[in-house]
Amino acid sequence: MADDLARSWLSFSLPVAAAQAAGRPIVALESTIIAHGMPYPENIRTAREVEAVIRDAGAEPATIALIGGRIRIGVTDEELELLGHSDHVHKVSRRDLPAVLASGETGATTVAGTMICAALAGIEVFVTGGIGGVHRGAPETFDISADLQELAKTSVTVVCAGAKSILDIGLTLEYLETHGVPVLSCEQDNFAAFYTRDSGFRADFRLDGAAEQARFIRTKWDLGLAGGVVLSTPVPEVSEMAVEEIDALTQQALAEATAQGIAGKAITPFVLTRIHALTNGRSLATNIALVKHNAEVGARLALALAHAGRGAREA
Ligand code: PSU
Ligand code: MN
Repeated sequence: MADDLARSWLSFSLPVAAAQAAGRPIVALESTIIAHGMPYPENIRTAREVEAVIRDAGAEPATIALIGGRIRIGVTDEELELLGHSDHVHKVSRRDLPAVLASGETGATTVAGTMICAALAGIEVFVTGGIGGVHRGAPETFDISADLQELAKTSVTVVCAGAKSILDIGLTLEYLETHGVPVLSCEQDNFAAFYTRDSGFRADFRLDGAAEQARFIRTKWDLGLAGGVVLSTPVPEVSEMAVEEIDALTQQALAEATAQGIAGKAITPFVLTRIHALTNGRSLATNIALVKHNAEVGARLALALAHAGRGAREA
């Protein structure tokens, strides 16, 4: 558990505080996906549905955001509305956290930002859509998401549908390997590719059951091997998009981003928004379906971790 000074910045919602006091499993959720990853009002509706999926599975959801100079662990309906509807929400990764907290402005946390806050709050499982990664063209642009460095050092398991094919998935997996981040997959051997099920790259370890996943994660952390774990699970087949379609649209959106001089942290939101528009919302439906599925997998894992023994003797 982090020290008291860091934890003084945390503010728990009543339901999350109650769950923690009762020792019930908690699942963290990010807010960048709400503020910058999906259009209004689908973003708010999805956030509520994802919270409901986690509750129905027996865990407590904790959406994480920066509001009023505090790290909020769990947000109210009004705060969710603010995150999803305001034009003045910062996208907060590790670099941006002190700026937005110190100013008291509103911030939506990325995978990296949410991992930091979840770890401070003592939450071990975090559900998102897709992780950031090494961008195509990174050998020239150096655009590598801070999510990957965070996974290297912060001990939270991130449940995702892989990484979007707007990234270089091969290089993303290489980067994770270099930093000792295990990539687990459930339901298939390969790492998932967000809108589509198969990235064409094998995950490191296939573990289909929540109990096995929990055992792996406990073992890593028991050994003092600090850092995150990626758990990839593919979008349900009925909601999957066609590979050729998504590849073509991705190329187009990236070309538009380059032509318009979009760079840095604005690229991912720009490309997501363009793909949603170019598919008349079909990609959004896929995005929503995969996040809900991730929430089911994440909630099961949180329950299993709550029951997983510590140390070799309890195996
Ligand atoms: N992937 C999505 N939707 C998102 C993101 C990724 O499908 O909203 C967000 C996540 O918050 C992720 C961030 O952490 O984008 C990565 O941004 P960047 O590439 O600028 O690090
Ligand atoms: Mn980037």
